Amino acid sequence: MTIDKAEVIVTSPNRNFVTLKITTSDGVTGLGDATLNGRELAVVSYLRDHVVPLLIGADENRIEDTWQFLYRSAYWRRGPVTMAAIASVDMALWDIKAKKAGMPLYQLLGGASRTGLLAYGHASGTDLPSLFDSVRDHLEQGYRAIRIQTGVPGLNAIYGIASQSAAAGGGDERYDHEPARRGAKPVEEDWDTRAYLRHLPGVFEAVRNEFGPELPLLHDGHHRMTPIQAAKLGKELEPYDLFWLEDCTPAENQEALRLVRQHTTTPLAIGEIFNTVWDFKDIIREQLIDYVRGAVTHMGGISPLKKTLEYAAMYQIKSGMHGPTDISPVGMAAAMHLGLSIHNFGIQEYMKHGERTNQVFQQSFTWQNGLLHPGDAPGLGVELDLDEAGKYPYEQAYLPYNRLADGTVHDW
Ligand code: KDG
Ligand code: MG
Repeated sequence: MTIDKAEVIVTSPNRNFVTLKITTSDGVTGLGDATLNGRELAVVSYLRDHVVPLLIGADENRIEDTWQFLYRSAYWRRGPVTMAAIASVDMALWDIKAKKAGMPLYQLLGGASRTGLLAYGHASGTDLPSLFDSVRDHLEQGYRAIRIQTGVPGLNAIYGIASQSAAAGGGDERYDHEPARRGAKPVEEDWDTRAYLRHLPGVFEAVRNEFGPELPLLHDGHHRMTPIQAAKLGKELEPYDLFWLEDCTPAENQEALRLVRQHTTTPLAIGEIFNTVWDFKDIIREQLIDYVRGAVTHMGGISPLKKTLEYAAMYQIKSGMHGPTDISPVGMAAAMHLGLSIHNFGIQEYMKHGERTNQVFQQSFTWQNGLLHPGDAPGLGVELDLDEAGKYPYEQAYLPYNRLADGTVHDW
């Protein structure tokens, strides 16, 4: 059988998503997530103009060969647009293969290595009482691990969190738990790393005092520190036993992690903006990280992320796959099947999609007692309702960015 049709579907139920739908000559369909937050239409063009024409008539069974062909034949390798496009093809072909086998994808990937996936949610607050409320709310929702983000005295914005996004979505409706906002221009936020560094350890001390020693706590530094600042923070957070400190320094300078590592035993996670195993090669071999944050959607698909995680396993480095709401339900399902099957699963980020998103994407995953499971429907376990998707056309949206007090643009 061959690939008969490949359609690129753009929909914006609670936020923008780009999905590739491949149909084979015997009528089997597969879905892949190609969403690149804030740059969605670049991937749409890459797929429609340069990838779809190459897929028509190809053998849908040859997943690895198709991946290698798309990666190598372009000459221009890597990069978020290219790799999100290739990822969607890889996911859709795995979906088709598993559907044809009559199995949930995790069975084809080697079967389940655990009963469910420990997932973490995002608690945040401008001050301690509102942060504690947010933690309690997440505990009530069943989360057994929680990321802590906090307001900093003197700063207006809390980066990367949900509470600021409702207004930007229009009316009372939330624009999903995720910082990109609809509008023609990115929103500007303020930032001061020294104020943040002074404030954060006290917040973790208070959270530990309130919620006890057992709850796994995470924190996202969102690329905002210099290496020496990150080293200082990691050291100061040691008494509060973090599950991980994420993206403590900008992702481009991977050597920075060597310096951070020399100073602290706080576990480090990085890689949500990495695209290939090459981005992880040295920091895995040198054991500079503890968790691989790569997303199936941005690492070129299930095939390359599985290889990256197997390589990481040699060094006892675990998965911590990126799972904000800009990873679509298709990308989340792919992460869940992969996470369930590998041995070195660590934790899965899980932010929950909005109601309209869940109507567009019908899903088979379960969320029980703090654990995710992809379900046992054949394939990825996600179907796209085209009529529902058609109700929500693309709307321009950007991640916010930030400037220091003197007007300098800082890392997001
Ligand atoms: O698209 C960017 C978001 O996914 C990012 O801001 C979320 O850092 C993030 C996280 O850890 O989920
Ligand atoms: Mg992050």
